[in-house]
Amino acid sequence: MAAEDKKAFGQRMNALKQSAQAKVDALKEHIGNGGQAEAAPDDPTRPARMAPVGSLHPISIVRQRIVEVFTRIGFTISQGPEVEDDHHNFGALNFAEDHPARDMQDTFFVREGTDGASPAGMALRTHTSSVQVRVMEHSRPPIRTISPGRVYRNEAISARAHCMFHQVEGLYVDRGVSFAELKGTLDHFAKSLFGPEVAIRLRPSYFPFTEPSAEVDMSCTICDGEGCTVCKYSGWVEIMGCGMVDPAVLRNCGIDPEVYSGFAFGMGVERIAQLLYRVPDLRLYWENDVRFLEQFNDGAFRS
Ligand code: 2U9
Repeated sequence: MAAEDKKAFGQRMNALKQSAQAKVDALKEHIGNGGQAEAAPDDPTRPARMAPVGSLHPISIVRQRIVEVFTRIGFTISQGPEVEDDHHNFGALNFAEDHPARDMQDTFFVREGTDGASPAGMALRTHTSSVQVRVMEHSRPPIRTISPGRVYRNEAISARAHCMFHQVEGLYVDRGVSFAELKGTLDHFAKSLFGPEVAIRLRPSYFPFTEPSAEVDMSCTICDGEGCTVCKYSGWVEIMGCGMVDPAVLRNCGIDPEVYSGFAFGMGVERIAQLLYRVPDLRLYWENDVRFLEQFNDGAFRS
């Protein structure tokens, strides 16, 4: 601004400031009076009062993100009952008769009803693999499906375990499905959710329903592999399990293992959310403390 204009401009700015201050003071006094007195009740220029709106629960946000990664590459979504029979939850999946998961200590069994409504041998599903058994029984390959849902295990509640949690399990059955495709799919999943810089590694493991089986680790996103408490100074964190569907499981579900092969994987949504949002204690997901929940409000519900 030219030097000769500064004085006049300054005076005008001062007048403006004083008039604004006067308005603020008047409003403050008005609010102090309980907002009643001389307020114009129908002032159409008054800013609208925003209605308090909620937000998606972090588990819902993460479940949606996981599901979207797989539906974009051709997986369908399958759902099924949370109260399951022994065949769909254990038998078809190759669990031995004396497997500990079939024990009262590990699984919630549903008491037999007197009216026949709850037949004997029913339990709360311990994984959503039971849904995929149903899909295989009722359809022919190619099958590419994921099953998100609640599962139940008879666990003592702690920072690391809960008796109910959420899983997303995946299944791909067709002619010639290979372990290399499984690795490629899971690498794509990890990079889509956590960023293109993450790497995965597979460690041999055992599950009754897959052979070979593996645990999937991802390079630690908290310390970038340098070592921290989350990855216990290893640089890697476990994110899921996977494997080639055991031929006996395919056969149990009416699919010829001489013709078809398949891969499967399973993950806990709470675990993925814990790594995405650095949630230190699983119990926070269930306490419904709004101070926790509000942190996940991304404005999706605001107009
Ligand atoms: C069918 C056959 C095989 C699904 C799989 C895993 C490995 C696995 C755990 C991860 C953490 C469960 O939530 S968790 O405790 N899951 O490690 N799940 S393979 O395998 C199937 C699924 C369906 C018919």
